[in-house]
Amino acid sequence: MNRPDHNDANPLVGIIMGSTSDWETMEHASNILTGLKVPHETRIVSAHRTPDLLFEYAATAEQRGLEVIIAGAGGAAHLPGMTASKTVLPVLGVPVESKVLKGLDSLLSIAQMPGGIPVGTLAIGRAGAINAALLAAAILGAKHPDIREALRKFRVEQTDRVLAQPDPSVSAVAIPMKNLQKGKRQ
Ligand code: RP5
Repeated sequence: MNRPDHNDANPLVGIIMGSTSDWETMEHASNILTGLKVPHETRIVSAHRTPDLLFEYAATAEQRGLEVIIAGAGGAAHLPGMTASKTVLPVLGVPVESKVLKGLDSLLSIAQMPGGIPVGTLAIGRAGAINAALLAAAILGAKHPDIREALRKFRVEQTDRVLAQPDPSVSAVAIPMKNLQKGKRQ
């Protein structure tokens, strides 16, 4: 497994997360940004375990050239909201799936911000991490035409992939004939 210490020169997006255990989820955001050629960095920054680091990261993000922050956290997930409270950059929150409450705790902690400090909240888990990266690219696309075009290409390719496989009963993986006959539709 790759470690969360991705470092592009002049990153536009900062992906932060509360714990190394969040990387399994948040690496999907990093992978999407890499695919779109969006320079980014990944860091462990915990609202509860390293609060001073969180304040410093959020307070200096804008002057370091970051334009969007993606923050993933699980459980009592204060990281996205506290980050948003210390910067005017857009903050996108990814609720990491917690063991006990399956991420519902994370989702509510991130989504239920008081009026005045917004956090754009995505879905729980992998889908949320992927969509946070795509939404970050959409935000950056307003200023960076290359990123807008990369996002457009991603969407076209995604559509083409779906249209190229219209029959869900046909799989690229070879399925034994008896299974095919059993599951055959009229
Ligand atoms: C949160 O606590 C982290 O974001 C993580 O999702 C959760 C559990 O952290 P570990 O105990 O796995 O380090 O702060």
